[in-house]
Amino acid sequence: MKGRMWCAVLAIITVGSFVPVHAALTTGGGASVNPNPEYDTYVEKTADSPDAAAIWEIALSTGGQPSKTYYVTLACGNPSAARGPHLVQLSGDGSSYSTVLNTSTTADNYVSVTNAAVSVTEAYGKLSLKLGGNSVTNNLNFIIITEDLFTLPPISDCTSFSQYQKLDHFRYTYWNGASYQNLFLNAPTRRWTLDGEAAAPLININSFRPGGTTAEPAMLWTAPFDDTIKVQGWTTKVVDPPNYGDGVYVRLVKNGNTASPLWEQFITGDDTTFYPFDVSPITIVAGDTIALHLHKNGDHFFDSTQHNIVISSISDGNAWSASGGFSREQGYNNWSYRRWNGSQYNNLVLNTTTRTWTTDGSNTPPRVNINAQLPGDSEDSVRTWTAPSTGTINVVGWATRVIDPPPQGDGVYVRIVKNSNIGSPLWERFLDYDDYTLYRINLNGIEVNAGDTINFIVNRNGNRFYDSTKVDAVVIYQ
Ligand SMILES: [Ca+2]
Ligand SMILES: [Ca+2]
Repeated sequence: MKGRMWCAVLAIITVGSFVPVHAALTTGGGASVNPNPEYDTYVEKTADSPDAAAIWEIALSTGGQPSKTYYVTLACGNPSAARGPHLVQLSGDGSSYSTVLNTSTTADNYVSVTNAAVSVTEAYGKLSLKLGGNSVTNNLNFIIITEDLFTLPPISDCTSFSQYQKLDHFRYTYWNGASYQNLFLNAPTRRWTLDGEAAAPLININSFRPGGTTAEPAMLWTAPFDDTIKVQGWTTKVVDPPNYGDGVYVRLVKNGNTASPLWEQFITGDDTTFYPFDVSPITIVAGDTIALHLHKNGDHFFDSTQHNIVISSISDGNAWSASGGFSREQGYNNWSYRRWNGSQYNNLVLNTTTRTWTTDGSNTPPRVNINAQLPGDSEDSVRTWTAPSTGTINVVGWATRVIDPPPQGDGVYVRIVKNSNIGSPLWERFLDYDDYTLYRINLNGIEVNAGDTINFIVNRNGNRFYDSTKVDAVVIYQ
């Protein structure tokens, strides 16, 4: 983000510098309904008699100029109930208010305003927000105020994988031919399944499997606000000879329009090709959906398919996804696959059969797969992103041990290291042998020069047994 940004959940902001003028407000509520705290928390303005709007004010500088433009992004809705119409008005001079929202929502649905421009005058020195006053209950979830246009951060379905529905705006669903229905988490295996047990269709960290019915597993993303986006990624079928089946269709679908997908690929049962997709520009408004569907074709046998999606704002430029950029070429997509021997990095060699990078091209660890790494007996497993230009980057992702019960071994260290600075990692976490937590990675403001490397490293701790660890991330310039 360029320039200054103010961003907060309103329940917090009301005790900060954004001052509520109206007293009759309730805050919070809906906790654990929507795991995204930006949406799960809200302030509520109920109708008074006579009804008047709630007002917030925040002091903002014009830098000595007669006026200055700020941009306001916000969302309204209630995770548990239908509300509204939510009436939001903004002013930068305290007298003229412009209506930026006047829309109703159903339970756990949200409407948003993106980059509403407000000219703040030097004389007023404040931005004011009015909520309600329209004789109905209004909710406000969050406000983001920026000096520059606010854009959507890159979101990858792999790096966003979680044990919560709707975290990072993704849901794990199936398409029944008419609508999306939620899958349910099987916590021990971290798979989303039809019944919370083992029934397909199911969605794993980066693979889908259809069931015997026509229900299609679908990774569903709901736009948090209006924007123009690009959707990038790939799909590839899991092939485990001699079992092939009759193939699958992979479709990228907007707003449930399966008849006219944004992108479609048929993959025959024995096809091991990586199929990339890059669809843009896609104009979205808050509430629009983008989903990746897996259709079983004739039957569902041997139909497991891996995939990756990165959704980002057009204005963000490139987003480099570790799993999304995985390839069979060193350096392709700015990613390479290496080992660290305690003093230097050396390249791994591709095993073309297993599509795994290994020490010698056979199976000797250290190894790096699409999103899993196994350290060696004496060397670390390393996935490397190389900066194409000088700038400041953010790294968002997660690390978690591969579930392989019963828990055994002595754990691993996961480190994110710039160049060879092993001693002072940007991020470090010890994952013990029985720790299956999915640790979120969120690094901001890392300065890089062209050619600098960001290295995702898995270290064996004492020994390498049972040390397979998944690490995934998206890198983007600010
Ligand atoms: Ca099939
Ligand atoms: Ca170990």
